[in-house]
Amino acid sequence: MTIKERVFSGMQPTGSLHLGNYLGAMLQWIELQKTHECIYCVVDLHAITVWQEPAELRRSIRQVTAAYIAAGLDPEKSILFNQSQVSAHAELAWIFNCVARLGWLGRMTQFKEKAGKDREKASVGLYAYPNLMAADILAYKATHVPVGDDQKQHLELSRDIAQKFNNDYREQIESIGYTDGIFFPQPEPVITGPATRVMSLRDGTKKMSKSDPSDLSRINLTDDKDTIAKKVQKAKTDPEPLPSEPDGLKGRPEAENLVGIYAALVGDPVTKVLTDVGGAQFSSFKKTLAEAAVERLAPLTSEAARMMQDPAGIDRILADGSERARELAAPIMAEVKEIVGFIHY
Ligand code: AQP
Repeated sequence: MTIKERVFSGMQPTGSLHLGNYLGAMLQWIELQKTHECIYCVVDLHAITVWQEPAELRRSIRQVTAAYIAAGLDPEKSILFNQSQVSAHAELAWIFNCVARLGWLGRMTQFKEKAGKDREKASVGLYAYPNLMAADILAYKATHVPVGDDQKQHLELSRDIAQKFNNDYREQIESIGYTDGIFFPQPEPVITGPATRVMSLRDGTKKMSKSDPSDLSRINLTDDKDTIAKKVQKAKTDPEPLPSEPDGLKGRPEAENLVGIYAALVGDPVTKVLTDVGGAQFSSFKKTLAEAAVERLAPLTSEAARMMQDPAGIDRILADGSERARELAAPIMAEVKEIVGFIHY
């Protein structure tokens, strides 16, 4: 049976999106919608694996949706919805909780980082997060998943789950017509954004993240011009001038990060950027970088803010996308239930 190419990806409404989400994942999403059937989700079930204030969560779901559209996702062309409106995600995640092994999840670095020292106090959901992510993708039999570099390990786990499900239920899978025994495809990570790992502006060894307590560590897609300029100006650097070649960035994580961000924003290779700015001091480079960030992000920010004036309009887009997503997932879930041995009508 030939497997149709289908793209799935999502972001957590755990705050407003930042430059890392944009350069690492969203730009690829926009590119892929030109050539593929795409499903883009606001993963609210994932968000509550750590505590979210309900009113704030609702606002973030709309904010993230507005940012998707303002950045260039077309809700007519792609399916755009929030995860909790499509019950297939939670249903399939439960089945995958019973397929995945504890040992597999125990190796996930994101859980270790997010749970910190006090693991006993982390939610069960945070531990099982990768199983839900596998369900997000496989409820649609998606084949391609555009993500930032940090999601590589979770994607590998999704592949292992798909494989184990296919192996465990091979006989039943063949009996319903999948003669090659392949029910779930092996989803491929697409990690090709212009900056697959954007680092914190305060610490070049840490990923830029929504949950970093310091707002100065990231450029949010809701920040105004002055805030962007202030954050870039306060970004950590080292005392050396900028090098003229990429080798000169080795061992200088903050310099490497700022140059990488600039290169991604203007769409030039790092070598070209360094040819142009090599020898300059950070004070002047930061001004150029802030201008590039403002130029790129200002239209997006103002369009998202405009959309936020009409929350009901955003909710209608999510309702429409959810309906289309439910239709795609329903026949797949019916087969899953048949394969597993559930009675279903
Ligand atoms: N710093 C980053 N550089 C490149 N890509 C990134 N992504 C996230 N941070 C960076 C990519 O954005 C997509 C959505 O991520 P997410 O919202 O599901 O959560 P995350 O990966 O855990 O990102 P955050 O910002 O660190 O969120 P919190 O703090 O809530 O956990 C993914 O494709 C991710 O790779």
